Amino acid sequence: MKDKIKKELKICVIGAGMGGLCCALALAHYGFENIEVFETASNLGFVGAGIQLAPNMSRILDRLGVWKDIEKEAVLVKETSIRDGASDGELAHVELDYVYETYGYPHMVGHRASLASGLYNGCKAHKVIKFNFSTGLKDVKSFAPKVTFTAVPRQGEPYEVECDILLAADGIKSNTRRDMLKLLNVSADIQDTDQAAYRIVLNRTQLEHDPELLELIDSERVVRWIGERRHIIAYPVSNNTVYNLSTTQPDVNFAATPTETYTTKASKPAMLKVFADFCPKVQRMLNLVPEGEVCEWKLRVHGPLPTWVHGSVALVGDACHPTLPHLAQGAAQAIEDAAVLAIVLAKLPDSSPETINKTLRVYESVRKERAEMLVEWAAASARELHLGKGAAKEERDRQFAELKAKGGKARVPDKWADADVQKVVYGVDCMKIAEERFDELYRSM
Ligand SMILES: Cc1cc2nc3c(=O)[nH]c(=O)nc-3n(C[C@H](O)[C@H](O)[C@H](O)COP(=O)(O)OP(=O)(O)OC[C@H]3O[C@@H](n4cnc5c(N)ncnc54)[C@H](O)[C@@H]3O)c2cc1C
Ligand SMILES: *[C@@H]1O[C@H](CO)[C@@H](O)[C@H](O)[C@H]1NC(C)=O
Ligand SMILES: *[C@@H]1O[C@H](CO)[C@@H](O)[C@H](O)[C@H]1NC(C)=O
Ligand SMILES: *[C@@H]1O[C@H](CO)[C@@H](O)[C@H](O)[C@H]1NC(C)=O
Ligand SMILES: *[C@@H]1O[C@H](CO)[C@@H](O)[C@H](O)[C@H]1NC(C)=O
Ligand SMILES: *[C@@H]1O[C@H](CO)[C@@H](O)[C@H](O)[C@H]1NC(C)=O
Ligand SMILES: CC(=O)N[C@H]1CO[C@H](CO)[C@@H](O)[C@@H]1O
Ligand SMILES: CC(=O)N[C@H]1CO[C@H](CO)[C@@H](O)[C@@H]1O
Repeated sequence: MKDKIKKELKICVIGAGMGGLCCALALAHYGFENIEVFETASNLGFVGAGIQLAPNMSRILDRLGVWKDIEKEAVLVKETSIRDGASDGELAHVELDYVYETYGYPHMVGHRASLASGLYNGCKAHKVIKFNFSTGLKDVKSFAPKVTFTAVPRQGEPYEVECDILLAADGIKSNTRRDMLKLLNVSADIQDTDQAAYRIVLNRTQLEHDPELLELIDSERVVRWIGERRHIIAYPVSNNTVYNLSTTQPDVNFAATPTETYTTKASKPAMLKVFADFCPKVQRMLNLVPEGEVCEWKLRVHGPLPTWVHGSVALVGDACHPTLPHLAQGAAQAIEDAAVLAIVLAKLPDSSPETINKTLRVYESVRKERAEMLVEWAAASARELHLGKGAAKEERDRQFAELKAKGGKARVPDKWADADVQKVVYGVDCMKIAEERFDELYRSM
C-alpha cells in the first residue's frame, strides 16, 4: 500500500532554493517517485556568498547522502571572537571545538554555491525528480482535493499543472503564501526591519600583502565586530581562499527602489561612512571592495503566520518563516522543514486529501513553534549586539566580561555563540521527533 502511494502521488515543489532542493531530495530519498520542481530562474542562482553549516543541518545532509561532497569544500570553525568594532578589543572568545564532540558534526562554514550544488547533484542522482527551470508559479487555483496552479514559462504560454501535494519553497516573496492567506482572509505583510546588509567577498590575492588580514583568511575563526546599530560577521570560506564579510546596519543608505531580490548596487563612500568609526583592520578590508561592486541587501522578515498549511499545500523555508541572518539558521531551518516533510509524507496512511491535509499539519506542528522561536531569537540577538550607550549596553558588556572571566563558559550575548542556544538549535533532532511523534500527532489532528 505505502509503495503504491509513493509511486502514484504527484508532488510539485515550487522553488529550487535550499528549501525546495532539499524537499525534492528528501522525498526521493524516502521513496517518492513522482516529483516535479518548478523554478522561476533559468538555473540555480547562488552566487558568491558564504553560508554557515551548522551541525544539525550537516546531519540531515549526511542522512540524505550529500554531506561528504559539501564538507570537502567547507572550512572548519574552531572558535569565534566577538570584538568591539571601534577598538578591535576582544569582548568574548568562544571555543567551538566542543560542538563536534557534543553534536557529532563540526561547525563549518561553506560556500552557498557548494551547498546548493551538493543538493542539486543529489537530486540529479534520483531519476524520479524532474526539474522545470524558467517556469514560475503565478497563482494557486485550487488547494484541494487536487492542487492546481498556473505555471508561467519564460517562453510560451502559461499552463495549468495539477498535483496531489504542493510544497511551496518559493522564498520570502512567496506567491503561494499570498494566495493561501488571501483565501484565509488573513493579512500578514512582509515587515521591514530597518536593517540592511552589505555582502563582501575578498580573495586571497587582495589580502596577501597585509599580514593582519592574511591571518584572518588563514584562521578557523568566525569574527563578529559589533557597534551601535551595526555589526560585521566574517569568516574564511572555500578552503580558506576567500574571506567573507557580511555587515548589518540601518537601511538609511538603501536605494529607494531595490530590485526584486531586495538587493541594490550601493555606494562605496556610503559604506565606508557607515563603518567610519570601526578599527583600521575593518577599514582596510572595506577599502578593498572595488568601486561599483558594493552590494547591499535589505533585510525583511514576516510576522508569524496563522498556519503554514491549507488543503494539500504546505509552505516551506523563507516562504513561511523568513528570518534575520544573525543566527545563521535560515537555510538550516528550510532544510529541517524539508526533511520533516519527507518523513511525515512517507508515513501517509492513505492518499485521500483529508489524510494529506492532516499529515501536512503534523509537519506544521513539529516545525512551526521551533522555527518561529529561532526567528525571534535572531531578532533579539541583533537588538542586543546593536545596543548604543546606556544601561542595557552596560549590562551586556558586563556579561561579556563575565564570559571572559569564566573562560568562555557563561551566557553569550551573541546568541549564535551561546552554548544554551546551540543546545536548542543543534541539539534537537527534528527528523527523530517527526519519526517518533507522528502517530500521536496524527491522531490529534
Ligand atoms: C544577508 C543574508 C545572510 C544569510 N546568511 C545565512 C547563513 O549564514 N546561514 C543560513 O542558514 N541562512 C542564511 N540566510 C538565509 C537563507 O539564505 C535563507 O533562509 C534560505 O536561503 C531560505 O531558503 P528557501 O529555499 O526557503 O528560499 P530561497 O533561497 O529564497 O529560494 C526560493 C526560490 O524560489 C524561487 N521562486 C520564487 N518565487 C517563485 C515562483 N513563484 N515560482 C517558482 N519559483 C519561485 C526563487 O527564484 C528561489 O530560487 C541569509 C540570508 C540573508 C538575507
Ligand atoms: C558571508 O557571511 C554571511 C553571514 O553568515 C552570509 O550569510 C553571507 O551570505 C556571506 N556573504 C558573502 C558575500 O559571502
Ligand atoms: C516543463 O515545462 C514545459 C513547458 O514549459 C512543459 O511542457 C513540461 O511538461 C514541463 N515539465 C514538467 C516536468 O512539468
Ligand atoms: C473569507 O472572506 C470571504 C468574503 O468575506 C468569505 O466568503 C469566506 O468564507 C472567508 N473565508 C474564510 C476562510 O474565513
Ligand atoms: C581577486 O579580486 C580582485 C578584485 O575583485 C580581482 O581583480 C582578481 O582577479 C581576483 N583574483 C582572483 C585570483 O580571483
Ligand atoms: C585545500 O587547501 C589545502 C592547502 O592549500 C590543500 O592541500 C587541499 O587540497 C585543498 N582542498 C581542496 C578540496 O581543494
Ligand atoms: C549533529 C547532531 O546530530 N546533533 C544532535 C542533534 O540532536 C540530537 C538529539 O538531541 C543529538 O543526539 C545530536 O547529537
Ligand atoms: C481538504 C481538507 O481536508 N482540508 C482541511 C485541512 O485542515 C483544515 C484545518 O486546519 C481544515 O479547515 C480543512 O478543511
